Amino acid sequence: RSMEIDLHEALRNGELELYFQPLFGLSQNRVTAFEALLRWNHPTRGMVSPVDFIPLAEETGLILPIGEWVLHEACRAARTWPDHIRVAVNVSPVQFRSASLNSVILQALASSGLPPQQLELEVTESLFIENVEATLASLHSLRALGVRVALDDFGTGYSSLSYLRSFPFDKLKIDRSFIIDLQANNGATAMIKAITGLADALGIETTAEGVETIDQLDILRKQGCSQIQGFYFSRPIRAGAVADLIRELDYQE
Ligand code: G
Ligand code: G
Ligand code: MN
Ligand code: NA
Repeated sequence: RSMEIDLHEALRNGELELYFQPLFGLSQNRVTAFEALLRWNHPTRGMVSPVDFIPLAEETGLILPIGEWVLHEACRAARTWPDHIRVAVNVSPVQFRSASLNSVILQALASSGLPPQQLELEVTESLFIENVEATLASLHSLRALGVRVALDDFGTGYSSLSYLRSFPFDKLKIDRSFIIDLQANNGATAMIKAITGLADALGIETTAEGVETIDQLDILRKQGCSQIQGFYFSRPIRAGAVADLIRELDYQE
């Protein structure tokens, strides 16, 4: 059997599951959001990473029903969380360019009862390589729905900074590759300083991804990063474990 046929059935058979990883706000000293991260519990292959099936889903168009399921499931989960906690959902380029994205989002919000400002979409820089005009128009129409938009994996892709000025993202997610060298490397720290400085000047929040150590956290705090995401606080966890993690992280000393 091909992976494509399997993926077709995965949705129907309930083999897809969302895990959630917290984003911790440094000024609030609380959890500000969870990122929804898709997992596929394959009956024979075991746990399949999205890295291994999102590209196939994009090629086959299956990303549209899968992405719709993710949005519904993420909003439904977030509706049970405290009001100050958002849910962040990754939107792939094919999904972003589809004509139905806005109506899918509206449906997910309506059926869950989640307020739009509690939903954040994560998009990548690849959207700025071509069709920049169409990308900007779509981003504005998403913003008009009241949802927030974050630029994911910032710094790894298409390197023009001009789109940051033309479109006011709510958040930049600084790619893990900038965080890895942070402890000893002055160059890495200078990069973070430059990114947070630019974001601040444009009124954009920053989230550091892949934070694993307290030394990294301390540098990021000093450089004015808004939120921290990474194994230092928590790995992605199942929906059922979210309430306990909020209690643990929100009320720590
Ligand atoms: O948790 P992690 O290994 O699983 O995620 C790997 C990659 O898969 C990341 O680039 C992440 O953005 C992407 N990803 C995770 N969940 C989703 C999803 O629901 N939709 C899309 N399009 N990408 C996702
Ligand atoms: O591309 P995106 O940023 O959406 O993907 C997030 C990816 O980063 C997921 O695969 C997630 O599991 C992974 N991740 C999250 N926190 C950490 C971390 O602290 N260390 C490492 N190595 N990976 C992380
Ligand atoms: Mn992401
Ligand atoms: Na990322």
